[in-house]
Amino acid sequence: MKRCLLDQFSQSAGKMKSILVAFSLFVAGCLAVRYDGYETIRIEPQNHEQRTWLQILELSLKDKIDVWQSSALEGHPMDVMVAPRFQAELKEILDVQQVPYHVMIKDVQSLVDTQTKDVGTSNDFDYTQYHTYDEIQQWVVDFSAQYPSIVSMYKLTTSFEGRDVHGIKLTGTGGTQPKKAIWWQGGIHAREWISPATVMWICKSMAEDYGVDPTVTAVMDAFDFYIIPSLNADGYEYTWSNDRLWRKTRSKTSGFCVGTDPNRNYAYEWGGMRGCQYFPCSETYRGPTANSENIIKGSTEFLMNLKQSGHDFVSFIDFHSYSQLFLYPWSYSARASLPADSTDHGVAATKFSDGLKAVYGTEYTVGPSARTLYAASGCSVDWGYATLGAKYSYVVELRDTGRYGFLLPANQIEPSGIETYAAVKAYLGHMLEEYYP
Ligand code: 0X9
Ligand code: ZN
Repeated sequence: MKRCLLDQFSQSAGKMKSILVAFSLFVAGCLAVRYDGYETIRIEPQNHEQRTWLQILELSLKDKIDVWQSSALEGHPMDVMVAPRFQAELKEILDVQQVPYHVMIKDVQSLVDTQTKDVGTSNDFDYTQYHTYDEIQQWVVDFSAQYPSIVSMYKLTTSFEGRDVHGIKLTGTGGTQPKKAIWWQGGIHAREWISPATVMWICKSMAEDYGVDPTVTAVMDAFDFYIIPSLNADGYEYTWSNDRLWRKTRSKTSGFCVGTDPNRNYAYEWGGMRGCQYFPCSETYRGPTANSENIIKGSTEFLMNLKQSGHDFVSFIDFHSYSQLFLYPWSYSARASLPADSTDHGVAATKFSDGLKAVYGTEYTVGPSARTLYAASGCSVDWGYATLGAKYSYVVELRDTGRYGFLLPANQIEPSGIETYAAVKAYLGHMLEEYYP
């Protein structure tokens, strides 16, 4: 009888939760920015002149188009999202200039609608679905409780809107102290949902394989891993509640536009003119000062405190999407001479991309950041290398190459997780050879 009542109670609690989830999704749906009929268009400049012309067009149309991927370098296309009322105009301009283009996504809203699914009331975390910010924070708690001997949690910082940002420390029970340290962060850009999902996939794979897979056991005994699944707490939350394609933080540093690009807010080479903006409404706004964003100030202080207390960081990876790239310093300039470690950066990067390709054949391009993609100052990868002193500092751009872009369907979380896990294992194998020969 007692059991039956309890069952009934938990069933109705479960129903209540579903109703609440449905209600909040409904409210969020009413408030949310919609992208009905928006297209993403891939533009492929054929020569230097067209590329320069496109850069001017980008500036003059900045209120009408949303650049998903910029085209600074030879052979690199530009992806833009365009509202229905500007599509004909943009296509006409491109036709007149004879710049080839084609539509990649016909209706952005229909893809946004397929991104989320009510994951129900199960206690098991579903690694094959996207999760809300609160669910990810709960995952941190549950994951550390599930593997108490190798996982612990900590509070990294508090976001502008007052959210706690948590991280996990993952380390094997063997090995000798002090261990070299590793920092991997996901979700710095809010709309790049595959990043937190892949980072959590890697964490669970490492925990499952510890004591089973000899490479994983060796690297976990050798290194302390500090991992943040979702750094841009407020921005990520906002992509669920209001605008699926929000990129920046949600700080209010000016009277008119909200948010700073956290990946232009790092204190190394902050404020350069390249790839970032001093205008607060820009998607790449660098912020009023370096470290103006709580998440950047908080995470870099956390890291510098660890460094000062003797932790030697040797790896820094910032997970983004999309484009399938694995990039290393420098990010701030394509002209600055490459750091002395650049050859080693390339060797480890090739191990990453070869390891990744071996799983499903997915191709990643590797290279120095500014020379391979575009220059941008105040970025994480440069700070991780130059200030934190992590020799193997990278920015990864996960799947895909633009078919879905930021709206990668949830059914690609698993293959992305599996191949990226293989990639980081190969990369860690290189670090093991270097630091623990
Ligand atoms: O622009 C960025 O912050 C990154 N790309 S994203 O589409 N995820 O926003 C790239 C950062 C890498 N740094 C440079 N290419 N300089
Ligand atoms: Zn990004």
